Parts: sequence; C-alpha cells; structure tokens
Amino acid sequence: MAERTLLTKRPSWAALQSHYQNTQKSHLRDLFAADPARGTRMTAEGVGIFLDYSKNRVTDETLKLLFALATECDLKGRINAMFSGEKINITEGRAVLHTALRAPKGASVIVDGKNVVPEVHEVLDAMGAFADRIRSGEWKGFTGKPIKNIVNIGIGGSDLGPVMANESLRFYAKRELNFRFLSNVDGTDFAETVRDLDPAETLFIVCSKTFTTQETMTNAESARNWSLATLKDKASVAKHFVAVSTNAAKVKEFGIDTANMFGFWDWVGGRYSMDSAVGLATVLAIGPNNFRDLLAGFHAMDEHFRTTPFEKNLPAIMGLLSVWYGSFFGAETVAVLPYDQYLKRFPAYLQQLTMESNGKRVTLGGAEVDYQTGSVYWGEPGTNGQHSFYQLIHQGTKIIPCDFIAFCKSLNPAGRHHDLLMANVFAQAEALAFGKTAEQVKADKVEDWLVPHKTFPGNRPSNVLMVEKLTPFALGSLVALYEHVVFTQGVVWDIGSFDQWGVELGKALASKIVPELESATEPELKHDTSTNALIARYRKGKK
Ligand code: G6Q
Repeated sequence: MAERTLLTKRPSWAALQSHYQNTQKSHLRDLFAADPARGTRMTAEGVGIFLDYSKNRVTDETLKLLFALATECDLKGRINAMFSGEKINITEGRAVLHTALRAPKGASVIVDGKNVVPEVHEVLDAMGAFADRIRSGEWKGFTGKPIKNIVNIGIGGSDLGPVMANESLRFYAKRELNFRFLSNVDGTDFAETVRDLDPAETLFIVCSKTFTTQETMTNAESARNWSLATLKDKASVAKHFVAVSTNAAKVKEFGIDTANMFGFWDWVGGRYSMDSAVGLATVLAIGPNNFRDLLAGFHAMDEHFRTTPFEKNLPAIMGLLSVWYGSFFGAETVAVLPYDQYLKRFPAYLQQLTMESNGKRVTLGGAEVDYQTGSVYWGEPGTNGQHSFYQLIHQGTKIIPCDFIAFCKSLNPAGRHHDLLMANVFAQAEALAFGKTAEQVKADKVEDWLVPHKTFPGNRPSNVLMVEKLTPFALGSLVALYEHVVFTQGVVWDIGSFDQWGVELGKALASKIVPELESATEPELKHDTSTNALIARYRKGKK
C-alpha cells in the first residue's frame, strides 16, 4: 500500500484542533444572535431532503476547515473509486458496489472487466415476477392453497434491512400478506414466529449471502422440519422455500430449487444489501413498482453524493459534522430520532450500518488510530423518546448530537396529531440549542435553590432533516444518505468501513464451545477458569 499521511498529521486536522480550542465554548445562543441569517443559511437540500444544520456548534470557519479536511483526505477521489468499482474493501479484496444495485438500466459499472448492471436488473426482474405471482395468488403452496404468510429467515445484514424497510413502508404493503422475520438462534424466536401459522400457506425466504451462517441455517432446518411435519412430502420444499444467496451449491444441498434462488454478488456487503435480492421480502410486501421507487431514491442520493460540491452535499456535511463531534468534542454517541412511527426500526438498522462499518481501531495502513472513530448510534421514534431518555440529552453531562427526522405530511392524517408531532420536533431542537438560562428560570419566580435544577444549559447540537412525505423514494434516499455519511466518516478516519473482522472471534469461539455443551461425554474444558466454571454450571443446570 502507498504511504498514507496520518490523519492527525494533516494540516487541516491541526487547524481544526486549534480552532476547537478557540471555539469550543461558543454558545449557539450567541452564534444565532450574531447572525440573523444563520437559521436559513446553514441549510442544504437535495433529493427532497431538507437539512437544517444551523443548530450545530460550528461557525463558517469550522465548516471551511472541515471541507478542507475532506479535500485533503481525497474524499472526492475515494467516492469515485467506490462508484467505479475499485477494490476499496482492501482486507477482503473486494469492490464495494451497493451503488450498482440501484443503477438504472443502461448504466455501466465494470467489475473485473464485466458490466454488472444487466445482471442486477435480471435479478430485479426475477424478484418482481416472483412477487407478482405470490401477490396475485397465482403461486400456490403444495396443497394448492395460496401463500398468506412470508417468513424471512436471516440475520444481521440479511435481516435488519428488510425488517426496517417492511416496517417503514408498511403503509404501501399488501395487507393480506403477513410478514415475519426470524433471526435469533434462540428457539423462542422460531417457536413464536411459526406458532400460529399454517405450513400449507407459509413461504420461507432463506436469506443468507453465504448460506452457512449458523443462526440462519439452524432456523432454516427447523422451519423445513416444521413444514414437512405437516406437508409430509419432500417435494413440498420447492413450493414453500426460496433462497436469497450467492451460494448456489449450498442452496441446492438444502433442497431449494435453484430456479427459486435470487442471487447477489460478493461486492454487496450484508449491511448494504437491502436493495439487492435481500429485499425480496420488501418487494413481496410493497410490489415491484414501489421497490423500483425505493431504488430510485437510493440512486438519486448516490448521484447527489457523487456530483454535489461538499458545501451543499448532504452526506458530506453530516459525515463531517459527526467527525467534528466524535473526534474533537469527544462525543461518543449520536441519537437518531425519527418523528414517524413507521420508522421505528430505522435506528436499529442504522446501528449495524454505522457501527459495523466504522467500529474500527486501525487505519487502512494498519496503524492504531490516535483519535476517536465510529460513534454509538441509537434512538427511538419521537415522541416516545421524549418521555424516556431525552432528559439526559437536555441536562446530562454528555454531549449527544441528535438527528431529528420529520415529514411535512402524515401518511395517516388524523385531527391534530401531525401538528402536535411536528411541534415536538421543533420544540426539542429549539430547547436543545437554546436551553433556558438561570435568569429565565428566576423570572418564572422559581425559588433560588431550585434554579440550577430547572436550568437548561442548551448548546446541544442537532440536525433537522425534513422530507415532504414518507414514500419508498424518500426511504431509499434517507438510507443512502446515511450510507454515504458512514463512507465520509470512514474516509476521513482512514479506516476500512466495509469489513467486519470484529464479528469473527466470538463466532469462532462459539463453534468450539458447541460440542462441549452437546456432547454427552462432557469433554474436559480448557478455557480460562471463568469460562470453564460457567460451562460446568450450565451443563449441570440443563440436566
Ligand atoms: C453485514 C455482516 C453480517 C451478515 C450476517 C449474515 O455486513 O456481514 O451482518 O450480513 O452475518 O450473513 P449471511 O447473509 O451470509 O447469512
């Protein structure tokens, strides 16, 4: 690998450090007071998403330095490298081309000398045709009944995306179909998922890129046994099981007809795969046309990210702001607060996207970083969160940058509901930024000793993202926005955002322990004394 300049040795990093020392105490109250245009000026808009970032602890100088940092880190060049299929996932030797999954028909993205876009559309067409057959009732189960229940079996990237998309787009879904998502290897998840289903009306999607993941294959085998216990005939598997995978041999071995396998490619990372065949459950729910709109939203944001100057580029701005808080202010978390009930799984989805991607401690060159990388992402839909954890964001000792996500129009207009919901978004961002001073509290005739308790320091940063309406297109553009925020962060931090070696060690150790729990001979334990004692206790306890 070419010699890389360490991030902390870059001139713009040093400039940001001294800028941070000089400005860290500046209060948003003063910044707003000094610039009457701030609230309308520090905004950007793209692909139907309006971003107000004025309530961040930044000045024009901060932004200038952050954009200079992005330029020094060659963000532009790295974006082009990703989009053009360079093998930027260096530790796995792979291209990173989720953007090709939403490239329009006719586009060209070359991987190892081959244009992959036609294949992408072939799979999309096959998914659409299959969805039409299930949705119309033309596809019959083994006993001739139409399919009513669809169970996606997958975990991690093969679960969280479809779970989130199906929940977010439930408004657009065919309500006659009942969707469930089975992920945990805990037998309870399996039992509760199938307990009231009729195998003759149930279709399982076994969704696994590798088709070897322990949790998914264990659940898939239990599902096959459960289905065969009623349908009796092995030939029924072809009518009740389909696969989403890159591993045709394993799919066949499981008994699934490879004609009912929807493929994808090694250049699609699990957490970047909801717009590939992994989205089969989503196509089944919302139909092929809505799924195409979802992809169009992704693609529009891809183009925005690829072509817009950083100063107006939503993912670049948000990514750089999170670097500012994470690496300079030492903020450890980011709260994502969607004010839309349909987006209730969006924060959980973002947790994998952000934390598996940027939870890294060495640079691409292998050196240990001497700055903070990936933040902890978390959140709940508003207004529920307000009645639980917002207290800590308002008056706690930690700085927690917030992303509020809001929609101008409700999908379910009902009396005052939407105005009340939106009033809360605006009020929360306002309260976080401006707080309530001791003087203001005193003016309310509060007793002196109570004043500190009722004072809000303010100066708590937030972004407000506003979109007209939650549509498939809007969801696609929001997800792509965060994908590219993660990319921007990763480029600046100089880390590999597209591998996940950290997940491996636990998996390897678990597979060593399984036989120690299952074997009747209770083999001798050779772990540390704590692990040995825990296993021994479990062996005794389960008898
Ligand atoms: C995501 C990860 C991981 C993966 C799951 C499922 O980026 O790689 O969450 O998606 O481990 O893997 P399979 O799809 O191979 O079962």
